[in-house]
Parts: sequence; C-alpha cells; structure tokens
Amino acid sequence: MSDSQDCLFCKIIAGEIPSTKVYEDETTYAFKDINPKAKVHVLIVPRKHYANVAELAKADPAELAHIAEVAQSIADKEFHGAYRLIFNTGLDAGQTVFHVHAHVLTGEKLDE
Ligand code: DGP
Repeated sequence: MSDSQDCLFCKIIAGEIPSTKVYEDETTYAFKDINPKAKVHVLIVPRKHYANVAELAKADPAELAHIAEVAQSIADKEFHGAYRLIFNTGLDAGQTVFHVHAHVLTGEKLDE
C-alpha cells in the first residue's frame, strides 16, 4: 500500500500527473478514470490522503458525505441522477490505488 508520499492520486491532485478534471473544490477532486467501465466513469477523491473508505469515514465523515453529494451532482448532469457508486476496498476486492476513491458510473443505463 502506498502512503501519501508515494501515491498516484496525491500526484494527480497536485497536478504532477495530468488528469481530466470533472469537478474540484477545497477538499475534493474528481477526474475521469483512465480505463472507463461506463460511458461516464469518474473518480472522486478527497484531497487529503486516506487509504480507504473506512479510514475516511472514521476521520472525516463530512467529507464522505460530500463525495456522495458530488457523485449525485455529476449524475444529475450526465444521466438524470442515476449512477452507481463503488469504493473497492482491499486488494482482494480489486483496490489497486490506496488513496480512497469513489467510482461513479453513469451516463448510460448500466447492466444489473
Ligand atoms: P481501484 O481498482 O478501485 O483501485 O481503481 C483505480 C482506478 O484508477 C482504475 O479504475 C484505473 C484508475 N487509474 C489508474 N491510474 C490512473 C491514472 O494515472 N489516471 C487516471 N485518470 N486514472 C487512473
């Protein structure tokens, strides 16, 4: 697991690695996933480094709620408010980047 000094998403947030920005504010950054699994696939991250959603929920529940609001606003714009929100947590669940990120899948009708 990477800490904040060697974290891909910390580098994206800092602008050291390019990304396609979808939304940003003081605490939160959202950008297009490099390997989209839906017509619109956005990653929403807190600017502060937490390894996973449980760490974020414990340390800053308001930021977790804010991420849900940002997801809703993206889906409102892209697909009449319908979306899937996923936090892969742990290697065996498919988490590959250990800076908490919400996957927002929207923009089209999703498979069940
Ligand atoms: P996860 O498997 O849940 O840890 O999701 C990590 C996601 O990050 C995966 O869907 C691909 C995406 N990703 C990995 N590297 C980059 C990158 O350099 N830029 C962008 N935009 N997305 C990336």
